[in-house]
Amino acid sequence: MCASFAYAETHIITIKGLSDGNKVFDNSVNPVYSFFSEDNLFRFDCDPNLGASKPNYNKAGDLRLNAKNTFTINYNGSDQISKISFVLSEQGLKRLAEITTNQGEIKTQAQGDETVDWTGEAQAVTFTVGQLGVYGNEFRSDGTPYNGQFCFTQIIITTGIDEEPEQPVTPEPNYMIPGGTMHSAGNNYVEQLYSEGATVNIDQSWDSTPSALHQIVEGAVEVAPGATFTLNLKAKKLGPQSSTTVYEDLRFARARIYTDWDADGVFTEDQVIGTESPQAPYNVIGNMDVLDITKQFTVPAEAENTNSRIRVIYHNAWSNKDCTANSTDLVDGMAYDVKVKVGQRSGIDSITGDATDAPAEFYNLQGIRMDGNSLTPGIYIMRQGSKATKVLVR
Ligand SMILES: [Ca+2]
Repeated sequence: MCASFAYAETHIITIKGLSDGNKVFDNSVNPVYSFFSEDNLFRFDCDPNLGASKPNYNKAGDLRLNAKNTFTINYNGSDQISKISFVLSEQGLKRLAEITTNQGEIKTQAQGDETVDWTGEAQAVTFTVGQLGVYGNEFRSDGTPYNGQFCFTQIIITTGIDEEPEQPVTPEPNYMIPGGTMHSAGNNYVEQLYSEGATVNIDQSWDSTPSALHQIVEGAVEVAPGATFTLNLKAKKLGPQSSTTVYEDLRFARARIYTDWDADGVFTEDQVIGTESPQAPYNVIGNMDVLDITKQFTVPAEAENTNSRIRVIYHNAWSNKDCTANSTDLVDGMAYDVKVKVGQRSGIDSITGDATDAPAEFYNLQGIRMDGNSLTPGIYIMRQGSKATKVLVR
């Protein structure tokens, strides 16, 4: 089982109000008032802006922004604010104005709202209070709204974004089975098929005619998205290149290489090797390049967590000119399927946990294990069994 990593952290800032000396707002002067969260991760700037009434405390534990005032939340962390929820006070319910922001999105407001909710990605966000309390629940006797306010007792801030849970590797799709006839002389086959440069490589050899035209190579190439690896297919050779002697092996074939990086079960032709219908003298020399294929692949990043195949088809160079990955009428044919398992990108994704009461292990954000006894200040991932949490070392 693999652990997933939640990076989101919730910070609850409770407005302390008038009892806290440096947080008192004085309506008689006009500076920008600021205060900090207790952990100093956030600074809150209250600005009268264009408002006739300045920011103040409605009462202890209730911060009031008046019409046209602005309120800016500045975050001092290394990641970003992703969510903010203002918990409205009793007064806030009465006079709630339309609240606008300089970025991100405010959830559509309505009369009766008990919170004002913002989502986005920012290190600083400014909110502006509308002129009228259109979303309040209290109106003047003539039915018109009071001047707008934005009064709240708590600010609940989420920083960071929950990392997506690890995607399970998708099962291999269903592949159609190619068919046709093999060469009657029994020498049209690959003697060795092997990969190089993958995380896990394959290597299979055949010292006689395979039992069937379609061969699924043992094992699987395991590779990371974005990585590069090479597939080598060494065909049986009955003799050297010759313009006078006919050697009935795969030199009279063409080879077609197919991939399915999007793992939908449908192959895409990647490369065709060998000449179609070679003319003299190549009708005797054949396609020597088909006998010894070295093919490099770069795995697309989007192929993360997939199972798919690479298919290599050999077919008579004078026949099946339009054959496809799924042709069932191959002449002098062979087809090799190589299973390809694409894993995850490197980094903290690869930290996994299994046991439930394992000792704590520490990793930096690059996924490198650290000595838990000598951590320098910074952010680390603490893994304990299958549970992983973000820790801040000061
Ligand atoms: Ca495909």
